[in-house]
Amino acid sequence: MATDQLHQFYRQANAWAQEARQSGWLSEADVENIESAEARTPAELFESGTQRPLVVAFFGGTGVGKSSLLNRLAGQAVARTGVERPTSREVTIYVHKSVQIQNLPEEFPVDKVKIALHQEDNNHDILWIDMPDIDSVDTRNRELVLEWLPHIDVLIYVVSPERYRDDRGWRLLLEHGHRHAWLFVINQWDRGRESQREDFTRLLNEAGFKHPIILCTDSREKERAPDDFEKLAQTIRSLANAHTIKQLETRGISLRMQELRKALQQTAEKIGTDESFTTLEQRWQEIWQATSMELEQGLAWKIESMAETFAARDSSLLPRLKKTEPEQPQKKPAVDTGQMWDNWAQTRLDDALDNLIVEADSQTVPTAPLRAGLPEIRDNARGWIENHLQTSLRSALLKPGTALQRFIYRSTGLLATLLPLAALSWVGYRVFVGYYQSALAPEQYLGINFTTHSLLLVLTAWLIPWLAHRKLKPSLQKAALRGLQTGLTSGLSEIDTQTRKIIEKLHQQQQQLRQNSEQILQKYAGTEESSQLPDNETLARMLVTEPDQNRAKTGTPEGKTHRPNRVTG
Ligand SMILES: Nc1nc2c(ncn2[C@@H]2O[C@H](COP(=O)(O)OP(=O)(O)O)[C@@H](O)[C@H]2O)c(=O)[nH]1
Ligand SMILES: [Mg+2]
Repeated sequence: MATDQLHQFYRQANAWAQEARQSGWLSEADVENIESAEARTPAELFESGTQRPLVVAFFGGTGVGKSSLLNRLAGQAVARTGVERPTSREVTIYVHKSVQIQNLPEEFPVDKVKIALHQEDNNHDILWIDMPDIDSVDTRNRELVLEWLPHIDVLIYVVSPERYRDDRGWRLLLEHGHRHAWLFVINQWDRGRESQREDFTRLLNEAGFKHPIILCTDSREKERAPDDFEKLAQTIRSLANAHTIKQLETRGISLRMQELRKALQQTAEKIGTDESFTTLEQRWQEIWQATSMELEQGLAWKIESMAETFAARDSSLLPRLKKTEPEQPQKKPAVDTGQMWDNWAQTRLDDALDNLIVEADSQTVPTAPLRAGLPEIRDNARGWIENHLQTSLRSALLKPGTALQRFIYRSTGLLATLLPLAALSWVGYRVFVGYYQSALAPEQYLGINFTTHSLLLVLTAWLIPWLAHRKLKPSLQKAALRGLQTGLTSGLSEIDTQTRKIIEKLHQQQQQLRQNSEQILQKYAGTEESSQLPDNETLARMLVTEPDQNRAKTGTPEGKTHRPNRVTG
């Protein structure tokens, strides 16, 4: 059934909004926007599946004669009038006893409802309601009217010749005009003038009623002049048939569906689009490029002095590190890399992230979920930077210099051992040969010259590679510098990656939410049957023709006093 569909649509739209609200994508006001969409209908007052009566209500200010009109219809005093009104908060319902009222409007005080049952066939298919005074000083009265309003098919706007445009009633007419069928009664016509009727007609034309039905009645108890009362009763009766009620119902649901659809669409737009996220990602790239450049420049001197301190403090670290590395990978090099990320650097990062939020705002991406994600970056930046500095410094120190440098260094080291050994072997061999030969011929014995040359040979064989080895030793300071530089760069790029991840995660959330809203919209697309003016000419005259224009011009905060609607299964 159409009403059920409206209710389902309403529930799903609200559940969607709540979910989006909880994850920070929507504000309370956005949720209220959907919540305040009207989902209540006249049909839900009655048991579904049964033929329901047309719901007609007298609507208007205090003392215009609403209760008198109802009494006249009933042919008896069912509603209290004039001086005997102890409470103007009372709602009187005049209904055929065969009609089952299933539900009263939610939160409606039952003790404020007086139900007068009748057995008249004339009014068999009409449920008449005498509503509280709309202009009463008691604001609760107005709330009661608003509580009933969505359940009413036809509103009979009763005015007096003096007050045919009282503020409250008129505002409600403008705001809710399109949702109901309206009939206008100038009561107390015994005091009225034709010019007043004309003026009233003109006002109604402006409000969107092209040919309003205006009836003039005199509802005094005695000495009544002939009036349009019979016509009023007749007009209402002409609408109280299954076909017209169905038409009104279809139109009402269609309008509600459209409003709900619009509210959901508008709200879904507030969570940003794919393009806004693409732009946001680009803007972050720009922001981060500038910031990381600034950070690298600003921290350059720190890296240099750290590398110097490091080299000066522990020049023997290299061999030790080499040995200890495999067993103690957690051991920190003897330099405090934690000092690198100082307050200045943190402020630069904070500024960059703040800029990102400003950008998000200007891309109409809701900032709340972003704000919720960014503290993770702000809090972890120092740790990330330090980790990267450590790792990078460690691997730079493990392999200082370039590969070629390290090869030559190792080779010269080796030569400083091998060459003197080779020279000594040669000398040894010569000594042995000389000794052997001197046994055969004494003049062959090795002289002082040989000794000097041998010593020089051994010395040179050792000294040249040793000196080269010393000279070619890769600089620890340079290695530390390189390590720290690489570490900072990769630390900064970690911040970048993590921030992108957050943007990406938000984008996914946003896509999911949008997808869900699209699904809901699609599910209920086409369920809005035509809201065209009906074929019934009388009914056509009772409806506002251009609802949206009217509402746009005259939207008032009145409707905001709606409580969240009840939606029944
Ligand atoms: N002169 C005149 N008085 C009326 C007419 N209809 C009702 N009254 C009186 O106006 C007063 C208020 O009427 P009531 O029906 O209680 O107005 P309500 O507040 O709109 O329900 C009562 O004293 C009625 O007797 C009318 O057509 N002409
Ligand atoms: Mg009354």
